Amino acid sequence: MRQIDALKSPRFTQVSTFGRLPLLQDLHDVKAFFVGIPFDDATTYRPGARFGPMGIRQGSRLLRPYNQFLDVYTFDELNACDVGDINVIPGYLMDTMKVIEEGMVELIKGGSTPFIAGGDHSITLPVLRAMNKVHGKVNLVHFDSHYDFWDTYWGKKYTHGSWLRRALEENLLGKVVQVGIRGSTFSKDDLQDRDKLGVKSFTIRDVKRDPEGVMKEINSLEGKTYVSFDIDSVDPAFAPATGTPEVGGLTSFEVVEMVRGFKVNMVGFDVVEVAPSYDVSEITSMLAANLIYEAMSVKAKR
Ligand SMILES: [Mn+2]
Repeated sequence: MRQIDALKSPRFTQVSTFGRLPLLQDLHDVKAFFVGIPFDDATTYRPGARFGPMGIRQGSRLLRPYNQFLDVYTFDELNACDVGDINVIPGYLMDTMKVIEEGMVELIKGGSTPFIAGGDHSITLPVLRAMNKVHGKVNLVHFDSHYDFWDTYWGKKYTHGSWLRRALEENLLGKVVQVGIRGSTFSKDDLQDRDKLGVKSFTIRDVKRDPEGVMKEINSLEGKTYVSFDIDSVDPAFAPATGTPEVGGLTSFEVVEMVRGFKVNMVGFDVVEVAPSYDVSEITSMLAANLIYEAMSVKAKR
C-alpha cells in the first residue's frame, strides 16, 4: 500500500525536474521556465554535454525557494516550471538546429523567459535564431574561456566553436560582450577577428583586475539581452565537468556574484557545456544549477 501511495504523490514525479518545479508544457501565466537541450554532436574534444540537462536537474535538488541575497521567492514570483527537454536528433546537427529553433519559438512566443541547460555550445545558435524571430536583435553577454567565433573546424561551419560567428553573420545580434576569455588560441589572427567583428572581450585578466568595470559594461547594455554561459569560463578546479577545460579561470563565487549583479533586460539565459561524466561530487552540476537559479532570481526581481 505504501508503494502505491508514493506513486500517487505529486512529489514523486517532481524529484527529477529542475528545482523540483512542476513539469508543465502549458506556459499560460508562466513567466520563466527551465528547458533542456541534450545535444553534443558539435563538440570538438570531450563529448558528454548531452547529459547536461540530466546533471543540472540532479544538481538543482538542493535549491530552496527563497534567495536571501536578492530577497525574492524566485520560483513563486516567476510561477516557474520545467518543460522537459527538446527532442534533438543525435548525429544530425542541421536537423537538430531546426528542431531547436522551432521548439524555442513555440516556447517563448507567449512571453515566457527560457532558462536553458545545454548541450554543447552549438545549441545557442538556433536559440538565438528563435530569439531574433520573437524579439528582433538581442544583445549577447557571453561567458566563456573561448572566443567561439572561429570560421570553421575541419572545414565545417557549424560546431560548438563557431556559433558566434554564424550568429553575427546572420545579423541576429546587437552588442556582444564576452567575459572570461583565456587559454591558447590557433593564431594571432583571432585577436584581429575579434576587433573586426566588433565584439567587446574581457579576458580573465580584465575580469580579475576590474570586475566592477566588467559589470558596468554588461549593465550598460540597452534593450533585450540574452546571456549565454559556457561553464568552462569557470576554473576547472570549480567546474571540471566540461568538454574543453581551460585552467586559470573564474571562481564559483565570482560567477555567482556576477550573475546576481545583472541589471540587463534578460530575455533568455543558457548554461552550456556541462558534461557530468567528468564531474567530481556533482560540483559542476550544482554550480550550473545555482547559476540558473541566480539568473531566475534576477528575472524574478524585475
Ligand atoms: Mn568554451
